[in-house]
Amino acid sequence: NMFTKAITKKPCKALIDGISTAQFVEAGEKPEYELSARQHDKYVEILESLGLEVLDLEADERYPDSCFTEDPAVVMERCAVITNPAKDSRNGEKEEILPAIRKFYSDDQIFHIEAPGTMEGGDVMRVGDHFYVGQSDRTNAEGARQFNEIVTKFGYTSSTVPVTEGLHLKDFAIYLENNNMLVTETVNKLEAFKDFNRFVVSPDELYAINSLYINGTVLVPEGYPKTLKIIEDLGYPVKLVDTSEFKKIDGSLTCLSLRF
Ligand code: CIR
Repeated sequence: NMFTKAITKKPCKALIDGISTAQFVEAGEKPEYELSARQHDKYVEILESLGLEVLDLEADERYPDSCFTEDPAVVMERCAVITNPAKDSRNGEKEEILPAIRKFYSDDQIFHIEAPGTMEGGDVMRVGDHFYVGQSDRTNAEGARQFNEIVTKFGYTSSTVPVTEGLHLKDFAIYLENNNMLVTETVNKLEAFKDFNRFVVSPDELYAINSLYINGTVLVPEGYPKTLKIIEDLGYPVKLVDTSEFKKIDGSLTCLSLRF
């Protein structure tokens, strides 16, 4: 499916208080606001260069992680699901993304994951009209069940897969269309993905799994030569993106936008 639109949100100065497990950097490394703002602008520019019309929302200092618009909603052609982010510091993002979603979807196309269900968009990986939903610390079984009930009404399907290595499903598996998937060694063993062409990313380049396919091109984070080569060898045109500041708070390429 071709994307024509994206919703992004500018990083705020409170970004330094974003949730971090330091899984990709040294503990204590804090994002630098000015540089993150420049990296964000560049990211938006790249989406635009790939033909997307981008709604770039203003920064919101109340929510340190709010530049990661992928998490408070999951959007598709026929409906939009407002999620229920698991962490207190992020939960309010679901209210803030709603007006933006309303610009593109009518009230009868907008649904909500309700407590005790939790979900974040980083756990949702789309393959055609199917959604793989990672069950993680952020997305629970009830969240996944509600999501399934919603999307099924619109002709989509979904199934769950376990997330056992860290934050979100899409940090450990990413679909690059054409049946190609980047995976960790652990995800590579999942029965659910056995029919894909799977490419195992080197353990020292885990962050690069979260590359982003957009309309034929793959955005790849800067600094991961082995993964870059895998993607280039598959024949995709690539664009390198510097995400150094977002990486410090566990953020990567898909997190930075909602695409539809
Ligand atoms: C968090 O822990 O929620 C943020 N610091 C990072 C969110 C990254 N989002 C994503 O992978 N979709």
